[in-house]
Amino acid sequence: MKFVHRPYDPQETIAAVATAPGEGGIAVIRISGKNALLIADQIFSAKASNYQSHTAHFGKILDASKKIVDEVLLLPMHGPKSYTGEDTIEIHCHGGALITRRVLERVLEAGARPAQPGEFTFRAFINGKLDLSQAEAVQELIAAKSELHLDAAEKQLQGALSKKITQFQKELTDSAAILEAWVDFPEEGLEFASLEEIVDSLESTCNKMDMLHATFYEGKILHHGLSLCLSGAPNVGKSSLMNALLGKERAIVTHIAGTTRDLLEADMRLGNLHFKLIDTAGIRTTDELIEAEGIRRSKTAIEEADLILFVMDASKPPSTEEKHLLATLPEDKTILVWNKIDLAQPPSMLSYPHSAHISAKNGIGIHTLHTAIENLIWKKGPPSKEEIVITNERHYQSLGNAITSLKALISGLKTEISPEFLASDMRQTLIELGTIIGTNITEDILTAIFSKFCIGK
Ligand SMILES: Nc1nc2c(ncn2[C@@H]2O[C@H](COP(=O)(O)OP(=O)(O)OP(=O)(O)O)[C@@H](O)[C@H]2O)c(=O)[nH]1
Ligand SMILES: [Mg+2]
Repeated sequence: MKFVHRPYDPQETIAAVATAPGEGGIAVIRISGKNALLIADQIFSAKASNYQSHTAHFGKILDASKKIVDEVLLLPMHGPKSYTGEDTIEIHCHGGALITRRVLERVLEAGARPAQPGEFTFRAFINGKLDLSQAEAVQELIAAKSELHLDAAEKQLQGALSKKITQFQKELTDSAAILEAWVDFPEEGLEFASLEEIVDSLESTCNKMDMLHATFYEGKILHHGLSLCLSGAPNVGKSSLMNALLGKERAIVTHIAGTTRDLLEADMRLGNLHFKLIDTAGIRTTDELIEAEGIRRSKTAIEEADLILFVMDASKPPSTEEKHLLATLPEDKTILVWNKIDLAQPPSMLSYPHSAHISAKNGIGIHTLHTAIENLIWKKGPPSKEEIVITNERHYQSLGNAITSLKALISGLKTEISPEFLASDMRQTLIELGTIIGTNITEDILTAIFSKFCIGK
């Protein structure tokens, strides 16, 4: 179901199953809106509207003919002290798919309408419980696949990003006020600050915005994870390394060169991060049709990968083809992995910026490889717990646009472009910053954001 943003109608009470579909111990049905308590009164075995807010009550959901539908726990949360800011009822029923549907149907029969995806969070946003970047953080929190991403989303939900954006807005409006005075009354305006001081202050804000903007590289790593491609000549131990990294026998390993034909993908967690690990066919010249296609795919996978583990057999001198292949790989995203060090030490003539010595078969050196991967990703160390990282593409775009207008404004001030242009650049900067936290937001953006949510959130 697509979220079609409709104007918020506080008269409408919405309901949905808030837990994931499928069987579970319990499922939670959420009701929010003006009639939530009245609806609960109609379907519950006791008068729910008499209960104190934020208390739990055992009872039964009854159908219209007073037959028991399920035994449940009912939790009233009176607005505005609820997630949506409205009167809310949570019903904890048994977790079967059918029983959950029956309870929900009973709720709808009593006057609620089915909630659209993200509509609870949308209402929380409209009622000022969350700003837009916080609402988006809810979605990120649910989707997070790594601890670091979870930390970043949690911080955003707590309003850390919003605070930073509001601080930028404040600094800019302060400068704008002086600037305006300076444009209107050049004599008096200069008493507050000189043109140089205004430029300095704008540049300082702009630098801070730039720094936040630059965290998106880290944010992207946190949000999407990284693809890690195993590459090299046949038989060097790529598939063995995949299995060693995953800690299970995922890929077929044989002594026959050319074992892996297709791309093989697996999810992998390493430390705090999430990776997509890709095993590929060993690259060599071949007339064999299937293998040739596999090699073509290997090459594409290498080009698209965020990181490459180029595996070489330490017990053999590197072939010309391997040396050539290695030379074509980008050094800043490649680790040379010498495998089979249980058989021999790697030949010393080939040095490479990032390398690791391992034995995939015996599990030697895998830990050093982890460290090498982490060092390559976090050139200046992983983001600290305090650092605010941009993980959302929309925030990144808006902040980028704000920086562009602000830079135009600063260079305009330096070259003394006419004041009207400067005012429009300032306005544009503030508008772009505002869209991040949800002021000046268009219906289209709202629809796009909330349609990504699941029903019940
Ligand atoms: N001694 C030793 N043998 C290894 C090691 N790693 C892999 N091998 C052996 O090397 C052979 C090839 O291993 P694979 O993992 O299938 O190599 P591959 O690079 O995936 O080969 P292709 O799929 O053909 O490209 C197998 O016989 C493995 O047991 C290692 O660390 N030490
Ligand atoms: Mg293989």
